Amino acid sequence: MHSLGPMLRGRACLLPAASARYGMTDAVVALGSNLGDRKSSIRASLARIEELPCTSVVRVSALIETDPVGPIEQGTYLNGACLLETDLDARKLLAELLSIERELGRDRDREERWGPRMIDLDLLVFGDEIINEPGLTVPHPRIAERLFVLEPMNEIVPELIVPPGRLTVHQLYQRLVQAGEETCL
Ligand code: A4P
Ligand code: MG
Repeated sequence: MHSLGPMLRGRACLLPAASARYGMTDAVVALGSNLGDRKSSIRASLARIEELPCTSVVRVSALIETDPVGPIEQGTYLNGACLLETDLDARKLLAELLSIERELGRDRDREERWGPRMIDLDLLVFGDEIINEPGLTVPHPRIAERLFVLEPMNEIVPELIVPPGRLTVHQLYQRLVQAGEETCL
């Protein structure tokens, strides 16, 4: 397991009332890389996120080594997640994340869907908002089926309820782990 310890500030949050009180939104971002110096790319993207206006990185999970999921043969990933507090809206935050990916060398025009990438920054959850518009779906539609997303989330925001459902991250995580164990029987 790869630690990004110094970035962990250990503040509990994701209580909607607390967010509303400060006019800020808690957002969770997935971090993934399976090309180049994976850990450096993730570290660099966290540093860039920290520099975004009106945004701070509140918690960062450990980075886990994961087998690639999906139809394409590719190298193993480093995956993690971070919790942000931001005054940006979801569209602006996603635009900033895509721009960080480009700055760090990601070139979508040369990639296949679900194929290898230097850095992938997905907006998983943005407060309690549900957004379905071209170019932005929040919560990210595949959270519940991906251990490489739920394991890091479970470390930093286990009590977060993923809208529009009623299950917490911890419950989704346990359900997926259990389903995996059953298919192995
Ligand atoms: N987009 C819409 N909503 C969002 C959102 N909430 N967050 C749009 C991020 N992007 C969002 O994204 C394509 C477009 O989705 C963006 O331009 C944005 O406008 P992308 O990152 O280029 O596409 P993608 O990542 O290839 O597709 P997708 O569906 O996000 O795939 P995933 O779920 O990210 O899967 N295996 C392991 N072990 N670990 C991984 O991290 N990742 C993938 C990619 C496959 N297998 C993996 C991993
Ligand atoms: Mg993505």
